[in-house]
Amino acid sequence: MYQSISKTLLGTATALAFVASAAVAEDWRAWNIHNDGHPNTAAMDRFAELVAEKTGGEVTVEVFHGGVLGTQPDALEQVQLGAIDIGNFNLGPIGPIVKEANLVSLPFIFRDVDHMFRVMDGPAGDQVAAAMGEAGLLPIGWFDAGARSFYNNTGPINSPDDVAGMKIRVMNNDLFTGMVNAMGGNGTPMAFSEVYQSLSTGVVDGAENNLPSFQSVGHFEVAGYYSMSEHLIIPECICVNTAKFGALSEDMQAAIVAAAEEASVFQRELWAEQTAASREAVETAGVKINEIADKGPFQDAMAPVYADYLAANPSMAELVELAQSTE
Ligand code: BDP
Repeated sequence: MYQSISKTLLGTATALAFVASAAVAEDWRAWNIHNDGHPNTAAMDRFAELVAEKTGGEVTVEVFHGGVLGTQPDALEQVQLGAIDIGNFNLGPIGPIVKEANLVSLPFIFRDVDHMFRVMDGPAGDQVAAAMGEAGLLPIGWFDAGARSFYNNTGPINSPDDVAGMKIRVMNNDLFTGMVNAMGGNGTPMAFSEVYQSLSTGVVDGAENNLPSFQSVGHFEVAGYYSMSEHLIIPECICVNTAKFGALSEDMQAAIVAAAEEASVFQRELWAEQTAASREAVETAGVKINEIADKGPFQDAMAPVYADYLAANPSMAELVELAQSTE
């Protein structure tokens, strides 16, 4: 799908190239929320190296780690405007901007990570990618972000009743607030950078994330119970400002897509290793991890979330069915 987007933009790109003269180098600023030690930081550094190499230095990428260029919702807006050029984004906070992207933020929509990638590599994923590109956030590579599970400081979560009464931090998206509220909890959107302190001071009782992120920002130090609910399997992208990408020559576009694909393969390898390593590290630090024998009650609790969502977004029904029926 994004092949056709880039082809459409190519006409404009070629016209601009004559005006701008071919020798002008492009220096891109990239947003990354993670710090050193997180797989996405290593993958974004690798991406920058690959871009320089494959474009012969015509395009360079400077990656700003640790969210120093702003919160994720702000950074997404900046990429849409072209004030930041590119970044590694989770599709969760993209849902409020691009309706189709919310497909992946429906709790339990995917059976596992492999199923998610099959959907994203198929026609449903093409529709999501096309809509993102039209909104100015063109995905050129997909990262693995595993599955998100709940963690808190009170005790293990085994059923939705254990979530009831808890204030749980979620990423910025009404679907996530609705998800926690449907279990009787209080879903609280908050910037990632504020979660550690909020957990340690009791502003929230818990949060939810994958194991590498739970470990890398130290949330395991202030939340001793991690319960494998795996309620959200949300991919991440390398997303570039669509117009900037479209203004490059076809060769440069191909070089950048190749760099993103190679960096994504690297990220997925690192991800698998880091998930196992993070699990071991947090358990060694004393975190109690529990498997959830029956996730059925969590899935059943999501019925009103789906019903409300589809009532408000009837045009998404087809895409939801397409994802669910993907083998
Ligand atoms: C991490 C994602 C990051 C999010 C963060 C969060 O990689 O993009 O900002 O979760 O919970 O897993 O905000």
